[in-house]
Amino acid sequence: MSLINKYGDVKNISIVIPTLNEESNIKEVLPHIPDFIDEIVVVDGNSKDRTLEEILKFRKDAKIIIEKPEGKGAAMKTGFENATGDIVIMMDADGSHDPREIPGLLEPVLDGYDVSKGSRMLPGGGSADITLFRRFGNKLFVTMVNRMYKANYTDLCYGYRAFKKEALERMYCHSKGFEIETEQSIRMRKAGLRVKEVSSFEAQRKSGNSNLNSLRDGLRILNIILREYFKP
Ligand SMILES: Nc1nc2c(ncn2[C@@H]2O[C@H](COP(=O)(O)OP(=O)(O)O)[C@@H](O)[C@H]2O)c(=O)[nH]1
Ligand SMILES: [Mg+2]
Repeated sequence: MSLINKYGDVKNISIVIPTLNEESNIKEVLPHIPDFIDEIVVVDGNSKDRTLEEILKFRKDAKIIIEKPEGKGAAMKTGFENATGDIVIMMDADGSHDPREIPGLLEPVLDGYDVSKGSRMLPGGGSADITLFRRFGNKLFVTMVNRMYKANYTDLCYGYRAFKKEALERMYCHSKGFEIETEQSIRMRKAGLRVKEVSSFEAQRKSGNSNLNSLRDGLRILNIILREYFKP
């Protein structure tokens, strides 16, 4: 089942979900994906647990791609290349992104925006998952990106987003790790895309631990902010 926007155009919607050992969390996500989603693309980093069995339990039609665990960014790139929808949503598999927010996330893109970007910092949004250190880093980096790239973001390192397929193609992101959201945010600005932020609540990862290392990944984020600035 697809969606029809206010101009009467039929839109096919894909969701791309990166997974790395998320067997206990899949049940928090997949059963709640709305029926109007046409395609679910899972990019799995060769999980050592029963992630894939869990996925197939809930969605036999999921398109599953298995690759080396080279990072979330690398997984997203593969997922975007394999998603066929007119609109592509990215969301995590650990239960921190609520599938019930999907209609609200899609709305700006159905209305004509190129990108809809979940923000934990807008009224109505929030996070039960972000540590104090990560909150500080995110604040610092969002301020840098806003100043350096003349943007107006309230959040940066948050990967609950929806894109027009053509918008994704115009961004050409190559990040391998958790700097992917920052690279996207910079590139959507550089490409002059129409971006709308919508409030989102990030729940705690339901089970297991984050794969993110604040220091290592913080440095990768800083690196991409500076590198993109000096690149034409
Ligand atoms: N395929 C794949 N998925 C990954 C990799 N690293 C993280 N993920 C997934 O990316 C999402 C976000 O990762 P997470 O560890 O929760 O990071 P955090 O939300 O920033 O703390 C989750 O769905 C992970 O399973 C990877 O190397 N490969
Ligand atoms: Mg997480």
